[in-house]
Amino acid sequence: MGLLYLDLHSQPCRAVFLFARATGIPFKFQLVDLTKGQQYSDEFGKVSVMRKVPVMKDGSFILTERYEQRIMGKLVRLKTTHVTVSVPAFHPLQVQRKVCKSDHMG
Ligand SMILES: N[C@@H](CCC(=O)N[C@@H](CS)C(=O)NCC(=O)O)C(=O)O
Repeated sequence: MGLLYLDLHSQPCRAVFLFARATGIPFKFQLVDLTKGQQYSDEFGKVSVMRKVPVMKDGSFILTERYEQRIMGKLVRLKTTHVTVSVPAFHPLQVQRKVCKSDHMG
């Protein structure tokens, strides 16, 4: 199950959170309270040198990209079997391919 580092005061975090909830993709929620400066903690620094949310962690794989769409794409790709609503409605195949390709390119 993916772990999402989020602060729901952040718009991109809400987008990722709502997307995962709406599609039924299971994930664990880890609050990074930006108002308390938790993004500057040593613990979060090990997850993201950028010290920004949202971040997705799946096993040893950590996605700290600048685009929350990539996190959504990765969630879909990793958890397709758990999706309860139509993923293509949110995430067309072409976009999935783009995400896969950009993942390989780093
Ligand atoms: N889509 C954003 C997501 C990253 C981002 O800017 N996150 C903000 C919250 S919306 C953040 O973590 N800010 C904490 C900080 O700058 O200390 C990006 O382009 O990088």
